[in-house]
Amino acid sequence: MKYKGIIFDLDGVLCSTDRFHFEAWKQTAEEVGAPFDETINMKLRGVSRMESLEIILSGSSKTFTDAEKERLATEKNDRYRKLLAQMSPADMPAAVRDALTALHNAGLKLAVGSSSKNAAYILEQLDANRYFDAVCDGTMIAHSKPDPEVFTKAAAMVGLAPEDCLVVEDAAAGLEAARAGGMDCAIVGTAPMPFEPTYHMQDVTKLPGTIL
Ligand code: B16
Ligand code: MG
Repeated sequence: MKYKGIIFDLDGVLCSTDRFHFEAWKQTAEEVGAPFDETINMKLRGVSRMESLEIILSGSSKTFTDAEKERLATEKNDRYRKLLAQMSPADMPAAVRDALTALHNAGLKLAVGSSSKNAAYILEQLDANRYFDAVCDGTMIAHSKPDPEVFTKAAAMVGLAPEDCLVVEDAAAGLEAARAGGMDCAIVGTAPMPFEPTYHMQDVTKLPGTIL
């Protein structure tokens, strides 16, 4: 087999929390008088909370102190967590669970590599922890995607060299992070990419058929 492990991004790959981020950030943008639409939201994918806030604030004519930025980020996260509370195991389709089980049964190590500080809560809401040998998230890293830290750390957590791992991502920042970490990358979805990934597929259910 070409790979020994697979590192999955969370938001946009294993679940669709993008719409919750969108709703929560939209209110922030309205409050600071900045434009916000799907194109801007796409730039926030895989990027940390504070860096996402900076991208939104760059569209505002006002300036903000560090304390104001902290408040805006906290309020966004409170709104986001209220939306996450609605999630349940039904938000991870059976076909996705079947794909994870097939990959695990093929002997691959499976890990999560997410920029989110809410990853543990999301995995708990989905009842999805049991599919993974390791979870590396935004609480464990100093630099978020496109820096490769979250992926190289996830590889180390499952005892594998980066070149033995495939990253599965939905975002340009994640594709860049995988390349910077020396890993192949499968992109799911339709977001525009800065360069061609190793594989491109509709969603993770296509992964076993592509690499096994
Ligand atoms: P939080 P991923 C990323 O998760 C999201 O794509 C991105 O939109 C978000 O800003 C980032 O997590 C931080 O999330 O505010 O929950 O810490 O795609 O890397 O799983
Ligand atoms: Mg993502």
